[in-house]
Amino acid sequence: MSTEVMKMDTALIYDEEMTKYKLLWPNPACEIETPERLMVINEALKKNGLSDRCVSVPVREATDEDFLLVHSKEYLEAVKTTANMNVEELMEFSKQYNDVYFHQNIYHCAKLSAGATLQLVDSVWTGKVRNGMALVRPPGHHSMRSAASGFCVFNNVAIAAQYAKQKHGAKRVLIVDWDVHHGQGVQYSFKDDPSVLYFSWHRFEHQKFWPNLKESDYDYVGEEGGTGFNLNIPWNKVGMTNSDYLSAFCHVLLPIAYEFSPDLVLVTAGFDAAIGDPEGKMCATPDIFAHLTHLLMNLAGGKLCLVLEGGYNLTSLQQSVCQTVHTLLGDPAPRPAYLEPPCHSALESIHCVRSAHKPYWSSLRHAAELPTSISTQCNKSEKVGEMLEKEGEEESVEELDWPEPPTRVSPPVRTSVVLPDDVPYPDGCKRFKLGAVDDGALKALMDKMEMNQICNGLALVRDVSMAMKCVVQHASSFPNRVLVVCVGDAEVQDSHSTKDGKTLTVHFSNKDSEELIGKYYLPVCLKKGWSDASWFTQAVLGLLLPVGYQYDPSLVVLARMPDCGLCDSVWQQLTAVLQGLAQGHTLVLVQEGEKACVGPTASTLLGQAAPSMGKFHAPPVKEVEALERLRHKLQADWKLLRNTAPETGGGDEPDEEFQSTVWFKNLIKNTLPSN
Ligand code: Q9C
Ligand code: ZN
Repeated sequence: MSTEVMKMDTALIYDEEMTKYKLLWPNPACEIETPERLMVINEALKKNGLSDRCVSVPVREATDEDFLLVHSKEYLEAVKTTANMNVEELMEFSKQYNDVYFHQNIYHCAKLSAGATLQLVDSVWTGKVRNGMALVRPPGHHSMRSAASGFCVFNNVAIAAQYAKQKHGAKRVLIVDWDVHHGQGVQYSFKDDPSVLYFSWHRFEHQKFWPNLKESDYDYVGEEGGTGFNLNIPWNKVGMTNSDYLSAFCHVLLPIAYEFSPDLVLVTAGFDAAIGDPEGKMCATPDIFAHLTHLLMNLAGGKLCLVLEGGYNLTSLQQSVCQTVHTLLGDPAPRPAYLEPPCHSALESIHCVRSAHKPYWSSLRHAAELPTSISTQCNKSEKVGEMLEKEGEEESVEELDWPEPPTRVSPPVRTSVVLPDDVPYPDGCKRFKLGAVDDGALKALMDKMEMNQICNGLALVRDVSMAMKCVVQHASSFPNRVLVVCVGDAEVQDSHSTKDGKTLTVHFSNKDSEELIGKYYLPVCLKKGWSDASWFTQAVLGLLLPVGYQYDPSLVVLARMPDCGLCDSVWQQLTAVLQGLAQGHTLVLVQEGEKACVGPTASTLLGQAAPSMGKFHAPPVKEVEALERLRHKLQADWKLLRNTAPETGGGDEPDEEFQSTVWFKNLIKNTLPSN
């Protein structure tokens, strides 16, 4: 049986016209928002051959009707008058609002900016393309019903979400706001609307950072019918890193996003949360956006639309956008670099938001309550006044230097299959070689992956346990680490629990084998009857993924035992997220009798979006408790498993000191420790 090959195109929407407005008078708060931002992105995409690989979709002008989906008539009419103003009038007009400037041509650009966003939604929703990105100015997420704010005139993405609901009948829209500022305009637009889930992380510093709103804190969860559908992660320190962002995804956004099960995902894609940005002052490297993008690509059947917001360090901005577009096109993500433990402050915020949302999401039902020390002293905004006093002695991050992300080369072959001769191979795959499916074939396939000639592979083998043993043995001759993910009951092989750390085995099975836990052997519960979407969020997103990211293997072996109990969609989601590791080098082993899963597995290995998992049941208490015990045992070794801040004074090492000094200085000197 052959798999239906979906359209895999990526749309890119850009029009030079949007570079044709700028700040016309001295204003330090606004001088960072320049036309060059779009120009350098466009040049970088061309230079890296990315523009040519995308489908270029033309912009259009948004109509009054489009704007009125979110904005008031009075405000719209007021903005229209700016097209005929002189500089003095523009300056006066701008003064009504916070950190925004107007220009004779900005209304025209704002129409194109919103129109480009709607063109993108149309192309993705109708299946003309799989996903895409709109490169726009002015940005949108700060703009409100009747006010411009923070360089934003109209709220592009809020308009797009309303439009998707009304024009296309979208039932649930997820908005992921990874810009470093809080998109308060988006939050206000959907505060009582349960059909739009808004997620934002943002520099907050106990309300000392712009836009200084109380409702940007973790305890603002939405109102009325929309209660629980607004997720804020306030960053109370600068210098957040890749680990902090990945933790926020694994422990907050992704479980809730999967439970929400959107039919469209919109990203307010600002890149001021990346290193070098003068506004954000964060330390996440541009390659992290490859992973953030990858992790969103299997929601909503892959219907993912990114729309540019902020990003003010031109180098970091263009690198981050390129990383993002590579991933949209299906190129394997680079190995995640520099994963230090998440910092104390980030874990505090993650803990807080998980606890605030516990009543609304079954995937957080087991989340830890807040210790009173956090809720009353550490993380609330009463400290604002006090904090404001000691401003002004911050280190400058603008001169920071960081390694350029490595060039992303996709292997000539994406998916190679080793199947018995009588099994037809799925469309789009390459048959590895004819002849017996034996150990020799598996080893040769692994060698090709190691040499980056083949990205991933699928083998239908006589005996999965034996094949797994062979593969692990062969891998021990490689210089690098192998993550073995074994799904279903199997004998635990000695060779899997090597102490030297060259192999890490995560074994999902029905058996209680808690006594076997070691740093490199993780037995995780997969009880019959609990192998559904909620298992995926708890065991895969909350456990396998953080450990996998921290382990950073060069190869992932995914072995599926007969009768492992996973339905196709859950299996495909698992296969899909694992491709974020090891530059996509995944070798899947499936038992001969399980021919039916060859098609779905191959389609996922080829980079097609995994299907949604369907109904979400509350996880069974006993199993979740076992999982939590495992997390507690393991989180000393695998710090990305943490979703709460270690209590101070408990003998825990001061991670945070390490992070903000040693790591930071290493970064500047460009001498990062590599593992
Ligand atoms: N230090 C976007 O990123 N405050 N807007 C500037 C200057 C306003 C950011 C203060 C920042 C607005 C889309
Ligand atoms: Zn921003």
